[in-house]
Amino acid sequence: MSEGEGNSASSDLSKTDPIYTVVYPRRHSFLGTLVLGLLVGALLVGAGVFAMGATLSSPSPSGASSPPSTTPFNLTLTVAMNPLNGWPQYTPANFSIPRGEVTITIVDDDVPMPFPGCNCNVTGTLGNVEYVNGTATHVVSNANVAHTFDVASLGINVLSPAMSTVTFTAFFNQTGTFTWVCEAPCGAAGPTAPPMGIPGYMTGTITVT
Ligand SMILES: [Cu+2]
Repeated sequence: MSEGEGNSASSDLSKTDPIYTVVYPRRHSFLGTLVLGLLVGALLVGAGVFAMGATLSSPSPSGASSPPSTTPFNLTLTVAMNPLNGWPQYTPANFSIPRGEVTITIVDDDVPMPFPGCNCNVTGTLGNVEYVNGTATHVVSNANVAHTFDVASLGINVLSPAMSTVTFTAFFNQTGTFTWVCEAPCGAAGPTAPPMGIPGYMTGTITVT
């Protein structure tokens, strides 16, 4: 009976309803959509400006004339004699840091060793500089090196003079595990004796997460 009508009605409804429900609200809320669009646009622009500000406020790579910023992740390593065997020892030797800019402080209580073959140029750090007791330093005298902190795969070469506090900033932009070593001949029994090359003493791992 009304099957045809019903079909046509429902067919009409099924054709028109979705269109109306979609089209009419859009027409009615055109102003609202425009305002929403403007708000989203303003938010995106705001986020962009914020991101630019954050980028611009980062320390410049040529920061050799000023001490490193205190905003990066900070880590302190100490070099002291292990009380059981008397070997000098970095503590911690294995550590994790977040990816990005990191400032590392090395507090070294040890004495210098003869280091005739020293590569005593600071490399791989922000401005190729380290701060020895607060003084910006590019080259350390090979007569005053107690230990070094080297990450060959990242080009980092930091020298730790005797009885000093050294601070440097570096960018660890890749995640993964990196090996650091001390290259100074700091073994009491000779340049190839322990603790040279001994994990937990003069070599260890940096895990960048
Ligand atoms: Cu050493």
